[in-house]
Amino acid sequence: MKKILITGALGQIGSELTMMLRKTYGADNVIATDIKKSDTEAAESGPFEILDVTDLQTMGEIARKYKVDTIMHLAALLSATAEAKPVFAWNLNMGGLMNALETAREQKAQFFTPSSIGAFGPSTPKDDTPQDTIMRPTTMYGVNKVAGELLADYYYHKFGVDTRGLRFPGLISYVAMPGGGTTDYAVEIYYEAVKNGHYTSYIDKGTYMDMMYMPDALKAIVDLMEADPAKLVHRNSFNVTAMSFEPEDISASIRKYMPNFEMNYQVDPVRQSIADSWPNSIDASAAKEEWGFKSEYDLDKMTKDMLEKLRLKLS
Ligand code: AKB
Repeated sequence: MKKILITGALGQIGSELTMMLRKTYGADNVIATDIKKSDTEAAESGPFEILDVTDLQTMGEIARKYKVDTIMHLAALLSATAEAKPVFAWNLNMGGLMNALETAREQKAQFFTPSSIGAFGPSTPKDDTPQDTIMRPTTMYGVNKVAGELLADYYYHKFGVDTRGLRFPGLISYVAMPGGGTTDYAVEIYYEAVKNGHYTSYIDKGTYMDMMYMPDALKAIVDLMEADPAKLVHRNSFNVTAMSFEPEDISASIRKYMPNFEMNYQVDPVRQSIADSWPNSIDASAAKEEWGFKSEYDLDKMTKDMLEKLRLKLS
C-alpha cells in the first residue's frame, strides 16, 4: 500500500487530489501538509501536518514519521504572484522543490511535481507547441518551471529518483479557488456568472490559452504515476491539455446555459503580457503515446458541470 506525502495539499490541485487519493489508497495513507491549516475536507479527513516547504528538516521528519514512499510536491507560487514577488518566488518555488527532491532521494520515494505551460516563452512555437522545443520563458514563474523540470530530470539521472511531471495548462475547478495565476479568469468567470450574471475579464479577447478541467488533471496525475517506467521516454515534464480557448469562447459557452450572461473587459497589463508570452495551444502527443493520456471534458461539457456544481455550492 502506498504512503503519499502531499505538499500544498490545501491549494487548488491539492484539495481535490488529497481527497481522491484518500478514497483510492485509504485516508491514513495520504499525509496532507500545508503552511497553515484550514477548515476543509482535505485538512480534516486524514493525517495533516503543518509544513513550510522551505524547511528541509521538518519535511524530512514528516516523511520519516509516516514512512512515505511517494511525494507529490504541489506547493508553489503561481505566475502573477511570482511576477509581483520574484525573489520570494525563487526561494519558495526552487527551495521548496529542492527540499522535496532531497526528501524523495532520502526516502527512495517516487516523486511528482507539476510544471506548466508557463515554462514556455515568446520564442516558443505558439501553435501545437511540441513536447521538445525552445523554452526561454520571460517570467519568474516560467524560469522556476524550466529550472524545476531540469532539476527533477537531474534527480532521476543522477540519483535514480523516479521523478515524473506534467506541464499543466490553466486548471478549472469548483472546489478550491486558484490564487495568483494568469489563467484564473477562466475559474472566476463561472463564479461571477452564477453569482452576478456578468464578468469583467482581465485577459483580452483573442488571447488563446490551454485549459483543463480538474477531473482530467487528477486522472492524468494518477495515470502518469502508475505508468510503466519502461515506456517513459520523457519524465519532466509532459505537455497535457484538454482545450484551448479565448475569453469570447468561454463566454459563448456559458451563454448556452445562461443566455443573459454578459462579459466585458478591463485588461490587466501584467497578466496580459504573461498570457501573451505563453502558447496558444500545446501538443500532448508524447503523453498520449508514452502513457495513454486522454481527457474527457471539452469546453461545453466542463461549463455544464461547473455551472451545476457552483449553483449547488453557492446556493
Ligand atoms: C497560472 O496561471 O499561473 C497557472 C499555470 C498555467 O501554471 N494556472
